[in-house]
Amino acid sequence: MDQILRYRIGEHNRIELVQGDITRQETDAIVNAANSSLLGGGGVDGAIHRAAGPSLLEECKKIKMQRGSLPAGKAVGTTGGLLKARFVIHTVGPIWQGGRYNEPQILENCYCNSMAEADRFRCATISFPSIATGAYHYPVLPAARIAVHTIAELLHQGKHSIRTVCFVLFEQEIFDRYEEVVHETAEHYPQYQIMEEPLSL
Ligand code: AR6
Repeated sequence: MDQILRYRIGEHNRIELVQGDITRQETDAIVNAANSSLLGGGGVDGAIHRAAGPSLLEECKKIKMQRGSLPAGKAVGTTGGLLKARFVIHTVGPIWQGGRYNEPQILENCYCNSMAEADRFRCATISFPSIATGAYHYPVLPAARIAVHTIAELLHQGKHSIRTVCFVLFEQEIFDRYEEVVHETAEHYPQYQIMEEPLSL
């Protein structure tokens, strides 16, 4: 069974850490760590396209024809095809080049723009993978800090329809790093009121 940790952010919102496969998530939307071509690839992108079936690629091709390539940091939504999630939000992470090419800002934009796109579809729940920490080689700890801090801030502001954000982490090592970062964020940003919730059986 997937390992899950659940945290409240203030009264109404939640962050969950799930160790598992994002294609099996039942949130309203899942986020794809895509590339600018939108035509699929390896890693989580390949897994999502395989699980969603060919309609996902057809929608992505249409978007590409209409709007061209998707720049790093931007996000665009499609329906979820055969997935349990109704929507897939495709975003393009920064390729890590040492950190001097705006990579942190681009990664933050991926989370903000994906949340805004999910809000447009009136989603209440969304799952993110660890964007850019695979083929794009973003170091996990700084990437996890950007992911958790950006999402905690957006949930704290409460401007979106989204109430629950799941980080679905394939590798145990990355899951453990995110857990550390949630605890660190709770300590450094008491205004977010992050509290671990016991899981009901
Ligand atoms: N569920 C959740 N996380 C997964 C899954 C899964 N099924 N499969 C892999 N991961 P990556 P990137 C994790 O490489 O670094 C693609 O080819 C993986 O272990 O998928 O943003 C695209 O087309 C890692 O921790 O995405 C782009 O060309 C995380 O997801 C490029 O890779 C992200 O790894 C994007 O690279």
